[in-house]
Amino acid sequence: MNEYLDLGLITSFVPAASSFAGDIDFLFDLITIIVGFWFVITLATLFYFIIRFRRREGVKALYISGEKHSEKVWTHYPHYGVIAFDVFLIGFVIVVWVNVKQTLPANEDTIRAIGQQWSWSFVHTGADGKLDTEDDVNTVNDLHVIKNNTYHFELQSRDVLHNFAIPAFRLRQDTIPGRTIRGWFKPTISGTFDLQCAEICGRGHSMMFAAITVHPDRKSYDETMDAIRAGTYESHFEKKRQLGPVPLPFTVSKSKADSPYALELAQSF
Ligand SMILES: [Cu+2]
Repeated sequence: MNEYLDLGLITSFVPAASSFAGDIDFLFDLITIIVGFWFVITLATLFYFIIRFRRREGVKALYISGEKHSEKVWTHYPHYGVIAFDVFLIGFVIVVWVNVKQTLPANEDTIRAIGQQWSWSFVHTGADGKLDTEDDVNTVNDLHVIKNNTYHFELQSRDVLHNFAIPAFRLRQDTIPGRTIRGWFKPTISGTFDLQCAEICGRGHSMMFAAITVHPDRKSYDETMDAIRAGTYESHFEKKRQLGPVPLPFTVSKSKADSPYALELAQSF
């Protein structure tokens, strides 16, 4: 679908870095076009009537109650039009929903993401490609994947509802305490992208952001995993921190270190 249409509404701000990002953008574009169509028609009609039936000397305004059939059709016919466009739109929505949310394509690897107030923990499979084995690699706020590999994810929460969101992938999925939620993604562009919690999950919600690094190949990924195991890896966040004033948690850096809020937040870790 995505080859046919891209208005750049989203891609000019956030790259489309997963296999289904283009399909999600296509839906946004379609909605914009359909809503835009009605917007233009409605305003054009309104302004035409304003000018055509403007006040004139000696002409008395007519009171129209809208109860006659000939008057009601002005409401009914546009309404049928809106419904027809909605049905057209829902057809595409169902196709995308089934592909993205209800299908689990064969995968190369699996990752686990665990949300908690207020950080993300990640588990990467080791060389055996299986979770919960000796060679797993655990990280905090720092997820690593390989470009063009399909991943299954397992989402868990240690406390409240969170939402695992990677805007560049157009991916969002709730995490629910007591449940493991599965889904998939396939990164198509290498680089480091934002990964964040997209559901108000407490007062530290706004600092619950992390990074996902899409490695161009397995070699780069394996080197990073080895560095993490050896304790020599500088995560995206470590590098960011060294660049200047600590950016997180920004709510604390703005307040005094001994303010009640800062103390309460610090105690929660
Ligand atoms: Cu959260």
